[in-house]
Amino acid sequence: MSEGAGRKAVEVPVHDALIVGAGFAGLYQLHALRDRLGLSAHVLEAADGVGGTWWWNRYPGARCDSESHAYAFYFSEELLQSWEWSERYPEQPEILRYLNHVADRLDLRRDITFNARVTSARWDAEDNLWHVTTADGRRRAATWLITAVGCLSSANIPDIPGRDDFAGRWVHTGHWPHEGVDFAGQRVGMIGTGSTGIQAAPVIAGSAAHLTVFQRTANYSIPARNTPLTSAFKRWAKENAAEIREAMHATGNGHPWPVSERSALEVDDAEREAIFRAAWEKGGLRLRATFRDILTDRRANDTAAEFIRARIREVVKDPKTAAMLTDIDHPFATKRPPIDTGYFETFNRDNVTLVDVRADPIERITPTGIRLKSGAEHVLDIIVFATGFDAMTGALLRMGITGRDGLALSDAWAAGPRTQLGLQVAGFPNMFTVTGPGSPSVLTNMPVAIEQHVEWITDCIAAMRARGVATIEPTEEACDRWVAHVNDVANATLMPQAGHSWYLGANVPGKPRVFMPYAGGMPAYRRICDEVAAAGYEGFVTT
Ligand code: N01
Repeated sequence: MSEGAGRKAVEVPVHDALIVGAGFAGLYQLHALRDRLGLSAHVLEAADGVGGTWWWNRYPGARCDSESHAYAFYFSEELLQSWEWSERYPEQPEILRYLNHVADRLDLRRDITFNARVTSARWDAEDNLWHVTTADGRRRAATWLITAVGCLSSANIPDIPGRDDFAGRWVHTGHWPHEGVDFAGQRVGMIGTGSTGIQAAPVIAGSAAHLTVFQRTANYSIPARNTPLTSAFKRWAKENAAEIREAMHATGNGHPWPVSERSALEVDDAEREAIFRAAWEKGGLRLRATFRDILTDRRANDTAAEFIRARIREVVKDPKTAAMLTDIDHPFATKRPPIDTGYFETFNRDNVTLVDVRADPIERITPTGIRLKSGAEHVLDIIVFATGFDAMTGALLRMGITGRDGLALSDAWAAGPRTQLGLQVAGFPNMFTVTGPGSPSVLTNMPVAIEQHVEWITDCIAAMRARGVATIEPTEEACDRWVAHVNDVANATLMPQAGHSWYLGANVPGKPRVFMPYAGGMPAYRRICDEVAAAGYEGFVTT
């Protein structure tokens, strides 16, 4: 196809499908469309390699909080059998190797353009095509546009006055330099105590001259208890892949263990304590699954919250620091619960200081460090922003997407994201959003959610092609209904009570406060998606 660009017509490659992003989601989507449906599909990826999240997030201590045997594609027996994880929780370099292995095994690279950041994607109703431009000015077009840009890929770098005057070096964990950062002999300040900061702090403290952790919101964390996998476990995981997959599909959050059916309030104190202790010793996200009502009943939640606070007090020797770390203002797991390797122990080191920037907020960054409102000054050589992401919508809104009649996605979502099932947006025909806002995604073990989304999208495209349909998009009413349902489901949990969480967009100044992920769990979500498809894509209009 040729497009008039100025005086000279430019040849624009036209594909059946363009996919944005080459992480877990984009890789599987390419495979599904190309190798199952036989479509011409192409991936545009901003980085110069595959991996998505795991390409960018190379900060010290970066490791997955899902257990490795569950953090993998299960759609392919060949992939399952050809890969072996080394530790209970895979480290970033290992996950990156895994995704490169996937790309090689499935021969995906030949249909990926790297260093191609999408800067605009425009729907043209005249030719029923998405016209996509990348930062280098190159263009492509496609019938289907599938965003696979991740939920946590647009860095949130707070606009603290004076940041650009800092004479030292500053880095955001989500844009970690590939050559690494040498902390030896350096005075390091780290802002942020979410999952990332909690993973990074112990490792940075191990090599820095001094680490100052600036904490605005104290956080719960559970020991990960990472360990090398034994050959017996590896063999078990391979031999029982079907059962593991079934277990992941049966639970709300996609991890391979069930949530207990008991209430935390129906057992006596001693039994509850024993159950929490066992989960604490086992380590990881399982503690959240010890009772069915931890996320729905404040009194049940308080029992878990108090148990964790008591463990923090046991570990942290300085009572003032322990008090700061346990002064947690939200119920347990209403923000994504971190898991850690020696986080609270880090505060027993002589070279680590905790600073409460809720009590004494950061006033500005000076050429030599960070100054607080009280006038206290922390002299630093390096500042690490572990300040998270403009989650779920940030990466989508940065892509310059315009739909029918020139409607900008940023306008369509001015009051917060509105989708049908987290998968499509009214006014944006033939565009699908893998793990979009309104999907369970970030409340689940991601690969499980991604596999479901990709398979649903692939089936939908196949059905549309079989019916000879040119376009599909959801109705406004369907999006309204879904947004209302997402809110109702969230409000039945304690999660909206964490008023500053990124689930609500509250971590980014000016962002509309809307609870974005679907909290109803994967099995319910899967059933709803299947019913919508079986009813001939109810809530969608086709032309
Ligand atoms: O980001 P976060 P993250 N001044 O938004 C603080 C996933 N993940 O990168 O809470 C001072 O959770 C902010 O304070 P507050 C996981 O889903 C997965 O840690 O807003 N502080 C908070 O403490 C996770 O939830 C894994 O008051 C400021 C921190 O920065 C998600 O990614 C590993 C500030 C940000 O915490 C995001 O985690 C890591 C300011 N101006 C992450 N602005 C694995 O499974 C922000 N903060 C491997």
